Amino acid sequence: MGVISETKKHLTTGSECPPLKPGTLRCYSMKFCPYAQRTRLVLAAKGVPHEIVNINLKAKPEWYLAKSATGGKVPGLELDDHFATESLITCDLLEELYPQPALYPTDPWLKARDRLMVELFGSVSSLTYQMYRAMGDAQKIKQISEDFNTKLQIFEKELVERGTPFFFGDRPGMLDLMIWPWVERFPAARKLGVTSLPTGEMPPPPPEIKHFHEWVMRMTQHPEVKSCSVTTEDHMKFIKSFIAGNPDYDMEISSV
Ligand SMILES: N[C@@H](CCC(=O)N[C@@H](CS)C(=O)NCC(=O)O)C(=O)O
Repeated sequence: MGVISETKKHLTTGSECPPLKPGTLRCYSMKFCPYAQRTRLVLAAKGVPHEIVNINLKAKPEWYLAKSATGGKVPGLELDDHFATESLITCDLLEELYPQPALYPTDPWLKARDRLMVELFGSVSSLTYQMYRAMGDAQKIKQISEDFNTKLQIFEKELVERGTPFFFGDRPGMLDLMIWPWVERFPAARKLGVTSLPTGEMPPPPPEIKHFHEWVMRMTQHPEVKSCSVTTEDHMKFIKSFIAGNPDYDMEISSV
């Protein structure tokens, strides 16, 4: 969906920067990075033609470090002599550059509400990292599972109040897309021991997050979301290599 080309390998120190074609948008990414996934989801939702250049984050190319003001983090977006980084900034930039289809509500108050919800989701995404570190510690995992449920109830309540299939309405909007990458990793988290998480799979999660669970199922089936997804097995494999301190960026991945 709009992807013109993608580097098969993650480019490393000593590599050459692939020549930029005038007028072609480029997204710097890492195949398993949830932040870069945000930008790729917005590109997919808008159907913007773009190329993807994958970056090895353990051995970053010198030329990528030179472009970036954030130590060579992904995502990065480049067009001609412009470069932007930080997931939320790149996604808002795409919304301004390519207004259709719109991903924010037109009412400024509702847009502010969406932004607040993205901000609040930060406490859910940080739990996923705590969980990876707690792997094998049953007591800690239990505590983290309870924290997940408490925090997800804010999103459950929001969906109930909005009464729409997605936070945005009939299709995913910015809020849906900004929180999705971490939710996509819930099944991996579940396999790692956090059994209460809604994953769209059986057994269903506790009734307190029923609507959120249904939203997960809708998102999982959505074509734009699918086009940027990685399977649970591949997430698990990558998470294990990441925790072991040896992230396997170039591992073979299967299609969703
Ligand atoms: N706040 C940044 C976080 C991006 C980020 O941490 N990306 C990770 C990959 S998932 C990265 O580039 N890590 C390499 C590094 O920190 O040097 C954003 O929202 O874009």
